[in-house]
Amino acid sequence: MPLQIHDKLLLTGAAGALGKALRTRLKANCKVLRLSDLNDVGAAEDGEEVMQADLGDAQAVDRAVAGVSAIVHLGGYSVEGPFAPILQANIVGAYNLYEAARKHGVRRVVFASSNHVTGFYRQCDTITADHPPRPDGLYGISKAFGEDLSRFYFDRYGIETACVRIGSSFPEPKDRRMLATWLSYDDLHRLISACLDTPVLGHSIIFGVSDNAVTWWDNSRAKHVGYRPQDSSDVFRDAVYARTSAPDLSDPAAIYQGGAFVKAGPFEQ
Ligand code: NAI
Ligand code: 15L
Repeated sequence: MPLQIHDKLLLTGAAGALGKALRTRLKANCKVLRLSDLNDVGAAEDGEEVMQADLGDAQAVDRAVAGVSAIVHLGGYSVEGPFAPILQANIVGAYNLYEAARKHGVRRVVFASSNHVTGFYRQCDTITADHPPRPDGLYGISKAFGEDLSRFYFDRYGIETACVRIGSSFPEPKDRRMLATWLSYDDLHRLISACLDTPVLGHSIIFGVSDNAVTWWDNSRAKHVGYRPQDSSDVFRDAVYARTSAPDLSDPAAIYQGGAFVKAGPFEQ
């Protein structure tokens, strides 16, 4: 059960895969859930508001942010790709969101960062939030920008942010890499709830991962958030091994934590 019930919570990226997974779950955290996306999120249900907004449009983002007490920011370009849409959605979009948060006095943001901020660490490395970013592409660089931007808005304006470096959040792990990176939808919600609830969040970087036996990420620097994963990829391990072949250890996708993202692109504009 969430400890704090927000009057109004904004969920960006509400039409996306994780947005849909969180739409019902986040209702427990607020009286009104405001759903926003570039794409159609469908009609507002009980306890919901819908506000379509392009993150690249500062005025639209300002309207979406006005009147909320906290933001779960999932909206954005979510894979490696050409620079122009990444720039608009993830870099200009993050700036527009934080400027609107500053103007409207929003005090807390949960930002969907990504494991691709550190995708060029090796799968034999264990890293903490103190390790320097090693982004594996333009997408990872845009998320690193969002992390730095949110740190600036904390240092300068006191807006608290949890940068959740989500691993792979899907119904099930799809391959052997995801046995290390998997985050169940329920654990994603537990983690976001913990970030919304913890009394002092500050500016925190947290790896978004379930309680998997194989892991590359050490969350010991984020104990103040109180996140306790309850799911594990381990229950899928035998099935994943049975349907996939052993990795080619000369393939960068098998060497680095970012998997196939490390060799994606370059893309035509
Ligand atoms: P998704 O691609 O399914 O959803 C992203 C949503 O953002 C879409 O509904 C899209 O319409 C919206 N969006 C894109 N550009 C926009 C713009 N300019 N203005 C307004 N809305 C825009 O991605 P998913 O999987 O739901 O991920 C959600 C967030 O979590 C993303 O920020 C992604 O980068 C991040 N993430 C997700 C991971 C995962 O395993 N699903 C892993 C790491 C990070
Ligand atoms: C991400 O950042 C992507 O948004 C998601 O689609 C997955 O590919 C995930 O990383 C991953 O690394 O598995």
